Amino acid sequence: MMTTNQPKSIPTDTPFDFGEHRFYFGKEIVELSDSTSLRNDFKALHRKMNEDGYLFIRGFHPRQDVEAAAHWTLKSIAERGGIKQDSPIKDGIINEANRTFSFFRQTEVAHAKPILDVVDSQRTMQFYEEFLGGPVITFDKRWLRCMAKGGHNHFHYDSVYVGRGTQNRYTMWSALTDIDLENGPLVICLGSHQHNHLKSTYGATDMDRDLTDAVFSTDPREMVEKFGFTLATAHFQPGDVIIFGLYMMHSSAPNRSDRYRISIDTRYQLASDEKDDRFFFREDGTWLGNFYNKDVTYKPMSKLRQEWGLE
Ligand SMILES: O=C(O)CCC(=O)C(=O)O
Ligand SMILES: [Fe+2]
Repeated sequence: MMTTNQPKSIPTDTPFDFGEHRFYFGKEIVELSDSTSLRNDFKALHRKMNEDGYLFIRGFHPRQDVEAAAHWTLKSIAERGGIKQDSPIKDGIINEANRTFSFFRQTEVAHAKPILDVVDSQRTMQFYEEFLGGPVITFDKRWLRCMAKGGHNHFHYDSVYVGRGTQNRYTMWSALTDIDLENGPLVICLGSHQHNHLKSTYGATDMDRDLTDAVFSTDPREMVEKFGFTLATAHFQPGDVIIFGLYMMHSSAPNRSDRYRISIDTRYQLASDEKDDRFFFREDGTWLGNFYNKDVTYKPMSKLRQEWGLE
């Protein structure tokens, strides 16, 4: 099922179903630009990051490690009754309950050795040390996402959720399973890292400080037509990653298959830079996280967008 061959490039006019919307490759959506060959050329990686706002690196994590992480996660799902009866756990087939599992605070799953062997590996940390130019840290919170059928995300900048402290922070989204176009791939909006108006309004909000809705849009069509972005995605294989900064608009399409779509997103920055304290362990062994204000209402995005002239 899992091949080590690189997927063929996606032909022009290939349809991409994003919820109820359909986009065609070549115009409204394109394949991510592949920086795999630059893996050890940090000068070139910086140039690429500055220009494109992201790096797409295939096989960033060793295949064996990623398979172990995926299998560990699927076993955890199986123990919680998510895998179809009499089907091999490693196939990751979703059962009738169709439950999405977000292992965020379940550190017994998300911080287990097979997971940290991928996202905290010496290889990974060394990459960021070289990329950032000094000792690095990663958030204690890791976002291990296991999406059932229909599971997906909405368009956002990470700045709104994880943007306190230094702005020199990177998200790495790692595919742990094979994620083709119908399995809910990550989708980014090309050029959104250079949209100054969006960055200085929506991008400057801190959802927990400002009590503002964090999702910018649930509608991929408007990202294309109203904001003029070209979407970009790929057929991801286990171990492929996208790395981007705090101001890159992204979402994921709904998983249309009956197989769990598993990814993990993690954050890296210089150890000497200011942290976002919400995502590091406190004395009680938990982190604060987002949405820590209780009994509050968040200002609706529709209202905010009116104020920003982004409606
Ligand atoms: O995997 C997803 O659907 C969302 C990932 C995400 O928002 C991120 O990596 O920052
Ligand atoms: Fe995100």
